[in-house]
Amino acid sequence: MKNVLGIILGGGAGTRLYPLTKLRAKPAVPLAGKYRLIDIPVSNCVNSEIYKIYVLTQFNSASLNRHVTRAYSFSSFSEGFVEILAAQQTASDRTSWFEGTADAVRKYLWLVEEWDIDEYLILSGDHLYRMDYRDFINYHRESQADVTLSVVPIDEERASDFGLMKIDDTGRIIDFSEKPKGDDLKKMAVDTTVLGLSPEEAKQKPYIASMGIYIFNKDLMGKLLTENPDQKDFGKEVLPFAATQGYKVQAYLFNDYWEDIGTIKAFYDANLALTEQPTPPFSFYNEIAPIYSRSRFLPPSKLLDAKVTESIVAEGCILKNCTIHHSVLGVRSRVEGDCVVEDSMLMGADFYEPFAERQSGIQQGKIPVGIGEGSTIRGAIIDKNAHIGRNVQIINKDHVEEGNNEETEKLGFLIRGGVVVIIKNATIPDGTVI
Ligand code: ADQ
Ligand code: ADP
Repeated sequence: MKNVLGIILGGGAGTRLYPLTKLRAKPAVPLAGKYRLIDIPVSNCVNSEIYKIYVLTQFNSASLNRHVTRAYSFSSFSEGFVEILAAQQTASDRTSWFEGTADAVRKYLWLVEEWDIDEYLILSGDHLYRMDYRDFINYHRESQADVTLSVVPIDEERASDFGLMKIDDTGRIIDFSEKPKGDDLKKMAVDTTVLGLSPEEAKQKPYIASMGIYIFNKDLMGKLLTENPDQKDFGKEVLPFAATQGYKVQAYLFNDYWEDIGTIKAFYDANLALTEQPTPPFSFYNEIAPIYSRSRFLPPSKLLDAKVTESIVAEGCILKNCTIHHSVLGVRSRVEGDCVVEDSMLMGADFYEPFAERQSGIQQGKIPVGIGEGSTIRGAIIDKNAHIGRNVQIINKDHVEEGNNEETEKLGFLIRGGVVVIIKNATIPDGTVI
């Protein structure tokens, strides 16, 4: 695996996960109480013995830098590194933003090409899955492919969100279409028993979807990106082009849990799914292939008179006499008395307010960090350092699917996909009902 360079596409404009990306780069978005999105692909790389990793991101945020430099420092005897390459750091004769996934790699080709390696492993920064990339790379090498895509079978309902393909009986991709709709979608239906699915499964999942995870032979990547400067995206342009130009583009079946968590709703669902009993679709309790993160040295969580069911509680929380059900509570979460938190993700806080500061703030009428007494939170994401007042109800009372975001953003929240998102550092006054 020494001859593989990992390149993680860390995010474009970040609109789909907004407002979680309002104050941070997408790879730094907190996940599962104590991790960040970037921990998933980086841990998969480390567990697959891939130690040379670049993260391409549209902009660099303090929290992303801090997290990556503190979490992933390899021994000085190894070649390993995780380095963030931000769009605005490229030389001034190039346009300053990445114009798509392939364009992001193209703008840093001068750097990645310096490595004496055989393949690039291109990964996305917003997926939840555990994968041993060694199997994927060995398959690529054994089939002597030029490019290999990792794929999953998918149902009709979700198919048009993905790049879809047709393959021959050797697994070679003969047709590729990025997010087709209507008749174009129907045309991409295939008999997925060729992937080893049973006839019933194949009926339910008649499409082969790209996971947005690719292995490119080094020389071919350089050639494709320099010869076709107008091709900005792998899915939209580079892959369909490569498949029709006679290159050997191969499909590799990944038969396990994999979820694109790049939208608020998918992100929310995937986080809450972690509380499922007895076997959540994704487990952080895997000692063979753990998910790494940065260590924080936080104290254990303190529960005073809290009733907590089907939930995940990270380190350093303080929960008073409250009821928590089917929720994920992030580091340093603080929930006061008589609160009810259900079906929600609390990201917690970046710091503790010292007791004296908290008390004097309250006397001056300021709302402290955490969930104030008597509040109810249901079906929401509360981003870090939120100051939620007393007797607040965040319940999406009008069952809004997509809110009038420009208006509510000033008040500290947005509603997307039916999920209320309280923005990082926001203050929600006492008695507010959302
Ligand atoms: P999408 O996920 O819709 O489809 P895209 O928006 O291009 O594709 O994002 C792919 C990854 O690259 C994401 O992690 C994203 O954050 C990142 N990214 C996007 N623009 C970027 C930029 N300018 N700079 C850096 N990173 C950027 C893709 C494929 C489909 C496939 C799905 C599977 O195109 O074929 O089915 O992934 O989720
Ligand atoms: P984590 O990885 O624990 O989520 P980060 O490292 O992203 O957290 O953020 C913690 C940051 O918050 C630290 O850099 C710390 O300096 C900062 N911080 C600590 N106390 C305060 C405070 N009172 N106000 C604002 N920021 C603080």
